[in-house]
Amino acid sequence: MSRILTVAAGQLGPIQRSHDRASVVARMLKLMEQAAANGVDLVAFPELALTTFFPRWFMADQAEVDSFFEREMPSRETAPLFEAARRLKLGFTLGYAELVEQDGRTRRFNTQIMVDKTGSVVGKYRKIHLPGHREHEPWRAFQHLEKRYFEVGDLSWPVWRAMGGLFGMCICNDRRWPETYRVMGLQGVEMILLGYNTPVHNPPAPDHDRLGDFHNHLVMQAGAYQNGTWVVGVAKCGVEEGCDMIGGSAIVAPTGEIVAQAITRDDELVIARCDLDACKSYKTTTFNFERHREPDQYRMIVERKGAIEPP
Ligand code: CDT
Repeated sequence: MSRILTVAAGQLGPIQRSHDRASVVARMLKLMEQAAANGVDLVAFPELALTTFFPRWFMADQAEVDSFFEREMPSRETAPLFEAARRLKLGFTLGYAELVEQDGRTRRFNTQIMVDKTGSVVGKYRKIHLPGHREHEPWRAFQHLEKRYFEVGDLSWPVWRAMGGLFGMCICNDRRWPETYRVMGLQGVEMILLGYNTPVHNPPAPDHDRLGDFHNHLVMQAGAYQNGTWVVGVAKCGVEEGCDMIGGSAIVAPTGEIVAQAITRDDELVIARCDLDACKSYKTTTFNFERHREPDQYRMIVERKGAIEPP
C-alpha cells in the first residue's frame, strides 16, 4: 500500500522591511508555479511569511506593530495565493501575523493556515511556544519580542483530515518541544508542516550559535521518528535587515531521515514524494502508543511547569 503525496518546502530568502506584501506574494507565486510543474500537491511556506521578522525590533507605537498584521485572510494582497491554489490544484500552508476581534477584544497571534487544492482553509494553528522576551532589552544585538507582540495560541495542536491524510501544524520554536509532536501524534498525525525564522545568533546563549543547523534538524528528526510522522520544516532565511537566519529547510520521513533538504538560503523549492503509509510501520510497532505508552507515569508533564530539583 502507498499513499503518495508530493510535498514541497517553499523556502524564502530574506524579506527586508522595504519589501511590500505584493512583492513577497509574487515570489511565493513563482514557487507555486514551479511546484505545480513538478507535480507537487502541497507547498509549505515559512512562519510570518508575508513580512520581515518584525519581533526583532522594539516598537512602542502599536499602530506600527499592527502594520505587520493581517486583519483578514485572504486579503486583497494574499488573494492571488488562494487563486493560484485553485488554478494549479495545489494546497499550501502560510504563516502570518493574525489580528482578530475575538471575545470582545483585539487579539494577536502568530498563525499558520493550511489551504487545500480548492483554495479553502482546512486548518488553522496559533503558535503556542512564544520565545524571547516581553520588554525592550537594549543589550541584545537584536530583539526577540514575540512574547510582547503575540498571545499564546488558544487552539492546542489540532489534526485535520485533508488530501487523503492526517495533517497538523506547529510554528518555529514549537518544533523544539516534544509535547508539540506528541499532542499531534496522539491524534494519529501523518504529516506536520512547520515554518520557522531562526536567527543564527541567540543573544542570551551565544555558545549555541554554532549549533543552530544541527539543533534544527535534531528536533525535527526526533519528532518525526518518535511519532511515526512526516515533518516538513520551512525556513525564512538569509540576512534579513542585518540579522543572519539559518536555512536548512527539510522534509523528514517517519524513519527520522531527511529525504530532501535546501542547499541555499534563498527562495528555493525542496520537493519529496512522501508515502503517508510509511507512518504505519512506526505507529504499529515501536511507537504503538495504545500498547506501549504509560500515561499514568507521565502526570508530571502536565502538572508541573518548571523543573523542581529534589531536596
Ligand atoms: N521564530 C522563532 O520562534 N525563533 C526561535 C528563535 C530562538 S529565540 C531564543 C526558534 O526557536 O527558532
